[in-house]
Amino acid sequence: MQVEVKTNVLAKNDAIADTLRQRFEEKNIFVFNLMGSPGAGKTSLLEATLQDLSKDYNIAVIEGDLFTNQDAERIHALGVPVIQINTVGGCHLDAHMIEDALEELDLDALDMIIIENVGNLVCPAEFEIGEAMKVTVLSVTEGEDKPLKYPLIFKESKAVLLNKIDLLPYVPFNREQALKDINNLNPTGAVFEVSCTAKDGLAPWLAWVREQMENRR
Ligand SMILES: Nc1nc2c(ncn2[C@@H]2O[C@H](COP(=O)(O)OP(=O)(O)OP(=O)(O)O)[C@@H](O)[C@H]2O)c(=O)[nH]1
Ligand SMILES: [Mg+2]
Repeated sequence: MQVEVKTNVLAKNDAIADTLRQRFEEKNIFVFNLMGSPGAGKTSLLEATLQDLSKDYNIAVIEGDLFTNQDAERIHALGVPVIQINTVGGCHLDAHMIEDALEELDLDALDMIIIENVGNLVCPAEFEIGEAMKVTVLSVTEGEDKPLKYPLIFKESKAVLLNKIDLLPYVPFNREQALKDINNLNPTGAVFEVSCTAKDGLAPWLAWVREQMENRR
């Protein structure tokens, strides 16, 4: 019975996500869903990414958080339009929430929407939100075992960023094992090793996002 209920919820969500995806394609807006654990560095990556891509593209951000608007304020400080969704305890964004948020955006003026999902390695991976691609941030402070323990999010992602590499000398993180497991789970996914705070390794990531964006035009 429980399984049936969950199936229905997902089917309803996916139907809305399909209409959103169609809308984004019609408007030629590239949308990606940024996921990862609490504190992995999603907003830090967004800040670094916006600083570069905003020079060439009109971008808006949708921020998903349980309660606060702190991340939205960080994005607003960069002069980028941002909509905050508070899930009030909910562990992920769903397609209906995105549909509502779109009412506050001028879709005709946008090239790209980046959606920062709620910090969580499980639920966000299960809910389509109309995105063209999913991207996951894993930080070295979380442990190299996370890809195998939370495989779905790594399988579903078109790119995985290994963040906080500046901390590698100080934490017991088996980098080779993590990279091997990510690659086994998702052989075609791109992997970038970065430090968002030290601004290290970001150029290949930024070039890759531009490429994804241009390839679908
Ligand atoms: N040392 C180091 N710290 C980082 C790096 N990237 C982010 N941080 C720090 O990690 C903490 C969390 O970063 P956020 O960008 O807020 O993480 P988040 O994934 O958006 O967090 P939630 O939205 O709360 O899930 C902050 O104190 C950042 O300064 C990095 O590359 N190296
Ligand atoms: Mg954040």
